[in-house]
Amino acid sequence: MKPYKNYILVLFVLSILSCEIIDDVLTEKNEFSIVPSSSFGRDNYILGTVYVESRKVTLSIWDHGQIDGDIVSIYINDNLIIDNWELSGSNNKYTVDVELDYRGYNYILLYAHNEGDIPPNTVSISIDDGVTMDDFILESNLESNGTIDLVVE
Ligand SMILES: [Ca+2]
Repeated sequence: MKPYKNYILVLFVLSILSCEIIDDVLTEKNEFSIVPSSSFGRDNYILGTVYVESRKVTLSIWDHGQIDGDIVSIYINDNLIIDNWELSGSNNKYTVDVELDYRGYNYILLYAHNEGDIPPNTVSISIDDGVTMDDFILESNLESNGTIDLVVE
C-alpha cells in the first residue's frame, strides 16, 4: 500500500506544478542568436543583449530623441508586435504584453518606416519581465534594422 501512496503523492505534486512551468520546460531553447543577417531587404545589426527571467514580458516604446515623427514597426522573432506606430514622448509610451516564443535567444527588431525630421529613427524600449525593467535604445535607418538579442534565462 505504501508505494502506491508515494506514487499518488508524486502525481499530486506534479499536478500542482503550474502548467506554466511544464509549458516552459517543453518550450524550445535557442542556445545562440537567431537574428537573421537581413530582414525586409535591409541588413540587421545586433545592438545589444537583454536578459529576462520570464517568457512573459511587457514592452514599452517611445522616441528616444526629439519627437520628430519617427514611425516604426517592432517585430519579435518573425512576429509583428507593433505596426506602423508614430513615436511619442516618454509620457505617452506604447505598451504591449508579449509571450516570447523560445527559451534562450529571441530577438527584437526595429523597422524604420521613416527617420522623422532628424535621422535616424530612434526608439527607447523598456523591457519588463516582472522582476526588473531594462531600458534600451534602438536605432534604425532606411538601409538597416537595429535588433536586440532578448535572452530568456
Ligand atoms: Ca528621428
